[in-house]
Amino acid sequence: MINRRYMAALFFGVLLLLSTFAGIFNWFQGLGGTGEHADVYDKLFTLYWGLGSAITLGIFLWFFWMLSTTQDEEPGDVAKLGVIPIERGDKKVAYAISIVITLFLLLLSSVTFDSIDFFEKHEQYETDESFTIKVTGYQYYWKYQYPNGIEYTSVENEPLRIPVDVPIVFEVTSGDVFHSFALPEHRIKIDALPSRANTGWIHAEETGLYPVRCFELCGDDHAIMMGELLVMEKVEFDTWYSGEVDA
Ligand SMILES: [Cu+2]
Repeated sequence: MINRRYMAALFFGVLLLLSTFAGIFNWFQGLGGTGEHADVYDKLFTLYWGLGSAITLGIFLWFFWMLSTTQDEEPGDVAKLGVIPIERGDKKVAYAISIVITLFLLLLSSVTFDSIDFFEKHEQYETDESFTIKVTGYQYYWKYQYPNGIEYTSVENEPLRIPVDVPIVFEVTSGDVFHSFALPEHRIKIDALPSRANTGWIHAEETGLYPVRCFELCGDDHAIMMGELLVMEKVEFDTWYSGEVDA
């Protein structure tokens, strides 16, 4: 006989687990995010989440099936020390599960490697209007250097300015210790290491003011190593960039 209390506990356990999955999905959707990178992360997250949920559901359905069938088939089938339990299951099912898992892993690797390419191979996504901003981390501020010579730091309470709808590349390094240049809303984080340049890029699709943060514990005032990113209309940006308006 199946113990109904165990079954009920298990049922509610699964329900709880699945609502946790739903909660995680809901939490991720509430994280915001903007620009092309956010879309790529959304897809990646949804795929991992979806496959994870499907596998969880599958395992628990199988679990229920085992619980609800086995004992009825074999009354008195009690595990005894030293006695091999009766064989059950099916080789075909085992092969099918192995194939499904392999397909899952192939799909995950393919999408993951495509995403890594997207994050790293900025040359493929740059347009004629694209340019590179050099970003240097210092305790506890960022220095920005534009190709035309404009240069300032986040201490001056100046936001990092970029035009909307133009892929922008950041070449990031550090003038002292390890930092990490992060634009959380645009979903990038680039390690800022002394005597080394790391690159990353974003494609901002909406104008507005967004946070710039340091994502590497870099000293006492790490927490206040903040700045802002101002995504501007192209015309406004050009006016500022050409020096016609004092920022
Ligand atoms: Cu820092």
